[in-house]
Amino acid sequence: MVANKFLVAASAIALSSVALTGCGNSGDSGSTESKKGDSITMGFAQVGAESGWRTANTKSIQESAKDAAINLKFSDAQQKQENQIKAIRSYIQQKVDVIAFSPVVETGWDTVLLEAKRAHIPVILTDRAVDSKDTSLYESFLGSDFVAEGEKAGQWLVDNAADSDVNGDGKINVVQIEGTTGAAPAIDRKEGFEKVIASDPKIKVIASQTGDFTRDGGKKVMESYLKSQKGIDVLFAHNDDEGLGAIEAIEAAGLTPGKDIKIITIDAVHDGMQALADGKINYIVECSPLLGPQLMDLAKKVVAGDPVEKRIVTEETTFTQDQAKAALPSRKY
Ligand code: GYE
Repeated sequence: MVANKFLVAASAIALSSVALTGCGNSGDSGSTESKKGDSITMGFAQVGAESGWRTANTKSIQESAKDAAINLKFSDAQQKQENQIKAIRSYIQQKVDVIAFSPVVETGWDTVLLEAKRAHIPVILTDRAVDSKDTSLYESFLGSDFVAEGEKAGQWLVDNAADSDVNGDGKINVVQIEGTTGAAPAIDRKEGFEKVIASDPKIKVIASQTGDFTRDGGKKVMESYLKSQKGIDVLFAHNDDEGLGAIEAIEAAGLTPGKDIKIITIDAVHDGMQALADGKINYIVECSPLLGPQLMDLAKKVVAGDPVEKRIVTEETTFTQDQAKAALPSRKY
């Protein structure tokens, strides 16, 4: 009994001193954003809202922050690096506990990342990588292996070369619609795809331009390919949205997507999977946008000072038309 009473009294003292410390902290910083108890504040600088993938990614991050009781400050950079840099600087000023972001392009981050490091705010890269020699500027990079995605797309074409010679002239003419210029997934998917198709001399990329990962971009680039390129057999689009935009252009030109032009895309978001099941796309390489739960776990570890893996690769699959039909009813995005 006596011992119990003592414990109760001791914890009451401990509690009141925690409460006092809490008040002192918010008073010192003069900020209404200061930490309460153990709650973590994350500043997240998103790329934009360019694609179905991005929408699903944003939803995953917002929902999992809520589930993990992480206070999320979220910004949308509208695919502009300068906006992302501004957002990161403002998170540094607000003294958030951790910064996470998906770099729109690979280069040009060292200065702002150094500012975060000097302010002792850990940074987690998610989805896209930075091209920096100084890997101490971030704690971890969580995301897909984009080179492997491009290789899988290329492998399908190599394996289905006979069927993909739509024009029947012994050559397989591929047009490529690239993602955002300078973005890790655009650079890496192109590299992986072109490396694998090089094993078959019949397969050639005859044109390659950016569609900026958007539907509108994909449509415009495809319209210009249909006017300027002869004998297109295959389209490789770096994401579903570009492929979906291109399908509109192909149909408007009186051609049948998936038959007159074979189409390979990456992402496997709902609208892409529907087009695959409908026979308008021939193959999709999955790229998972559901990075939120893993990101929140990482953030908690990083803030607690626990060791984390420098590189965490997302697990992904691929879909044929039949597989898309089977998978569609249970897809989450
Ligand atoms: O494939 C595309 C999005 O960075 C993996 O960005 C992401 C890519 C994704 O706009 O749809």
